Amino acid sequence: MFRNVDAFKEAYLERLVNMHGKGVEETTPSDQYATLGAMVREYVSRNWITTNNQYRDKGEKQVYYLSMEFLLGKLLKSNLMNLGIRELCEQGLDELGIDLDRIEEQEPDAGLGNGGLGRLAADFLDSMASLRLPGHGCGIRYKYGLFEQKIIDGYQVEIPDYWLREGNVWELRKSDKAVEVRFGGRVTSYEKDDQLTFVHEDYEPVLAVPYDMPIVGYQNQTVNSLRLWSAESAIKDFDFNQMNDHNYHRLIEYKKATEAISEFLYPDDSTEEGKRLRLKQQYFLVSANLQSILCRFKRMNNDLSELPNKVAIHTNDTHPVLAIPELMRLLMDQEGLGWDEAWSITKKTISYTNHTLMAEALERWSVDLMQTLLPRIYMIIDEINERFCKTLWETYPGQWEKIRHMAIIADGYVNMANLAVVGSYSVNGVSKLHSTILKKELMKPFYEWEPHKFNNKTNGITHRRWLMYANPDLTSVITEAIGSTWLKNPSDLMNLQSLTNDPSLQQASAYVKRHNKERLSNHIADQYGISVDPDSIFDVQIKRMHAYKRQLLNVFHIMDLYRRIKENPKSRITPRTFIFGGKAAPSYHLAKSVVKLIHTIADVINNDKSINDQIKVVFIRNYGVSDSERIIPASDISEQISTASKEASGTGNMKFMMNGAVTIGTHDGANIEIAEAVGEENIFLFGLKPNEVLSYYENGGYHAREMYNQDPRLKQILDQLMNGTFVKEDVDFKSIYYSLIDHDEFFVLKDFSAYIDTQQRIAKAYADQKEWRRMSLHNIAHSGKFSSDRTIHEYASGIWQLEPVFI
Ligand code: T68
Repeated sequence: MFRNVDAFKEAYLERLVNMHGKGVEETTPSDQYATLGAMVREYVSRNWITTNNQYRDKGEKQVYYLSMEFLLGKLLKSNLMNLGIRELCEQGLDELGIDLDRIEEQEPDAGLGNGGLGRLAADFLDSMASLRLPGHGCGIRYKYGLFEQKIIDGYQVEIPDYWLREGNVWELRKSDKAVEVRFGGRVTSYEKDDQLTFVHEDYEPVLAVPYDMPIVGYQNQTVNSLRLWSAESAIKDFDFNQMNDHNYHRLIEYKKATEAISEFLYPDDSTEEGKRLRLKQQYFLVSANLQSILCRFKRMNNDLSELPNKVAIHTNDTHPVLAIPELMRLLMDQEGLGWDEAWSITKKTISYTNHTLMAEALERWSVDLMQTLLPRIYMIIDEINERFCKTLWETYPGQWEKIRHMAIIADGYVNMANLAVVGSYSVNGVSKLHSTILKKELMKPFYEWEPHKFNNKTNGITHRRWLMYANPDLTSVITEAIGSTWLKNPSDLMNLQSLTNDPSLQQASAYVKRHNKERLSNHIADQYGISVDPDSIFDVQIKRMHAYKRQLLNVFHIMDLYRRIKENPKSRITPRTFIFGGKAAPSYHLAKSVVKLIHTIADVINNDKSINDQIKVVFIRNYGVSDSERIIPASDISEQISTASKEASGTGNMKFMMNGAVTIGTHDGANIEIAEAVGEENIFLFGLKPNEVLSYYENGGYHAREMYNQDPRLKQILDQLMNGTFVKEDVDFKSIYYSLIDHDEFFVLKDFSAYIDTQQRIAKAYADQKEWRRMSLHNIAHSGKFSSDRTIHEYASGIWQLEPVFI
């Protein structure tokens, strides 16, 4: 059906009418989307089957990437492009009077993730398939993705995101592959043939039903799978004779509780409520996948000691780390192995990535909760802990503090990061700095204990989605300049290096940027009624709202700039458009006040005629993957201004760089490696260094109030939060004010002056357009290193021992 344009048109029309039961003219863009999606899925199914057969027949090692989040965004466009059939479809549809862009817009963003961690998982899937690696995603099919962010009177309001309303064209339900996951109940043991046997009774069964989605490689035959599990009632047959009111209500309760497991993605935050459900989700993910992985392995192999040679199980942060005790349980209770053998296999099969150093994000589960919800799993963790502490005791006799710190269970909690390190063979951080801090600080005793486990895998992003598909015009300009090898081999972007001063290349890239900015300006005018000048500097910070990411520093720069413009009405600056976007966790009050603050200053500044449109402030509501695809290609400045040592890596920084934006950033996460790649003269770094921040923390912080008293600019900004300059209604920003004056945990005031100076350097640099264009091209030239193809290659060879399979 995709052989040629005519064949496509014929097949498409027939399908459109058949699927929707109406005449072509009556079909909606949503019908048209569903039809094309169904055709594409059908088209890939042959290669999907071939890929699976090949993996089975060749018996090559497989990796299963376990993640609570896959922030996929839209898939139609990238599938069409990876398959190399988008142009054909575009032409065919055009001849039918249908606009492909419009159809692609219809697809809801699959928002099954919070931020960087979830999007990284999605980029990794793309790279694994494109590098022909046998790697599969394993996640949860949440009925509701990350909440939809509405803005009412400048405040964030959360609405459920029912992304499945119109169904999901990409998925295939595999009822025959469903498995049972068990919660609660009791565990008893008895001795049989000299071995203790454990029996789990009175548990609550939940049926885990997989939905598979194809993950299409870039212009190869590989089609991998993303398997998302849905929770359903495991009780199929009701005995209506036995049904009385009491039973009926219990049944309804059970059904509700069961389905709740795959209902919502949890917003990354620190609320207490819902903890139990979140733990249920984690075990659900892990148990369903491990049963299914083991079952697939056993179909090809009956020697379980071969498992680590055939299967790698990777845990994306600690959220799926119950995979360790679950694999132990299956190997012992189901397969009959003894402890030592099961432990040796488990430790050789599971690997773990850490994504955060933030203490509050390190997962701990109360022993009580774990014991009641997962009694057998808890027993196994307890035993792992006992054995581990015993060996520690032998090595460090008498060092109680050290042992308590390293123990998996301590002070009534199960410490998931410790379990992850003890039960896996590889622990990696996501940037050089992050991996170093892991070894030297957070996990120091573990590093000393088992140094060989620790390694770094600097994050990457898929250059296909983030450059080729999001910025087709820039892609053409690059290809015209250096040929097309970089499409498959992004490190070839380096061939641009010798051309960064080439006037025609500079002009062409400037033209593309200007065009992208115009498009974004139109979108902003259309959606927000704000008119922004495409010739202004687009200065962009889009990411989750969080104190450590310091959107406040950016806001303070805007407030200071506004004051300067007001005080010097005759002088003119290069106009700037400040663009923000990001969701705050629903219970994160401080982050929500920052959302309100941005809207408040935007309202004042955007409506102040006296400043002649020199600055504009825009907040993109409900920021998600599709927004970033639109915004990043149109950006001039990439704001990466987290408190040094707090951002594990960042991946937005890489996407902006690849699209020719210049970074203003701290010495944090992957910014440091970006600076190494481009040279310090092609990036604007500022502020405290990580070791300075860490040593302040060790010594109890710094005196923020002194900064406030000493710097009149800061004093004015902070006072304006309280005195009504910006606030006409009955709101103030006390919580922000006091969080800074009293404590300033994230050094906003401390870095303020350096940030303002650096912003002024940027304004000057931008004024020299020739130099700016060179810098922009220089950044693009050095961005190939940050392709997730490089990252995945490193995971495959350094952690998973995985080889490509040709289909
Ligand atoms: C991010 N982490 C890091 N976490 O913050 C970022 N957390 O520096 C890094 O680039 C990225 O991971 C990829 O490595 C997250 O996104 C979460 O979203 C999260 C979700 C649930 C619980 C804790």
